[in-house]
Amino acid sequence: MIIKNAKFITSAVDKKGFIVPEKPLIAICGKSNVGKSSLINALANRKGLARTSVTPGRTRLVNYFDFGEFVLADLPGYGFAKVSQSEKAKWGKMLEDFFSSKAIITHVFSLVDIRHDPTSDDENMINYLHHYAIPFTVIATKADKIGKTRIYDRVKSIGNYLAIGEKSVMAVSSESGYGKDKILQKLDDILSIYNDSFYNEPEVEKDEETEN
Ligand SMILES: Nc1nc2c(ncn2[C@@H]2O[C@H](COP(=O)(O)OP(=O)(O)O)[C@@H](O)[C@H]2O)c(=O)[nH]1
Ligand SMILES: [Mg+2]
Repeated sequence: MIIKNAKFITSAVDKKGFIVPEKPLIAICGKSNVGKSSLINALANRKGLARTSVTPGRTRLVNYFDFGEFVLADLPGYGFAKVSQSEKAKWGKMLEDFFSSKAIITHVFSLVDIRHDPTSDDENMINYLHHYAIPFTVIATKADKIGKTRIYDRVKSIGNYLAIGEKSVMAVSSESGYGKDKILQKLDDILSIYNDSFYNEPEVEKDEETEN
């Protein structure tokens, strides 16, 4: 897949702002500072598309981006130590609203830091996606921060840790571009499954009927 002209669409502060795109919707989640915005910028080849920040946890927004063949939703980060219980509750409500809204979530990229074992918040997120049967891929970010020879070991341990297997974990670096081609390939796969399941099947059946 080649991504050209990715554009910001809108931000939602609560469920009233959520959109129901006509294209497949892919969401990116993960703790604050894990590299969500940086990955969006790297995929879009546009440094300033999604803001990247060194002071995480400020925004509680869902930001939508038009990526041509699909829409990407940047979900608010979790696990920011300094937020209050009521802030955490608000975050949980927003997530709950997002996943139960009218818009069908085609796939979720759940980001974790490649250097560390997933946090309990990361585990909760994965359990949540499992529970609601939302297809997801774990993306291990900041791969440039460890030696290339360690990447596969870390991917394996994260896969084991989350009990999802290493094939569901992809390493990436938004800084160096490592792994970006694999994510673009994954996006192709996700979109081809989406297109097959929605449009092609009934036509095949019809053709067979007319032949008889
Ligand atoms: N070395 C390195 N730093 C990264 C990478 N991705 C993000 N960062 C840095 O991590 C910090 C948080 O990134 P950001 O994209 O804002 O995280 P977000 O809060 O999940 O959206 C920023 O200082 C980024 O420059 C990466 O792949 N490699
Ligand atoms: Mg961000």
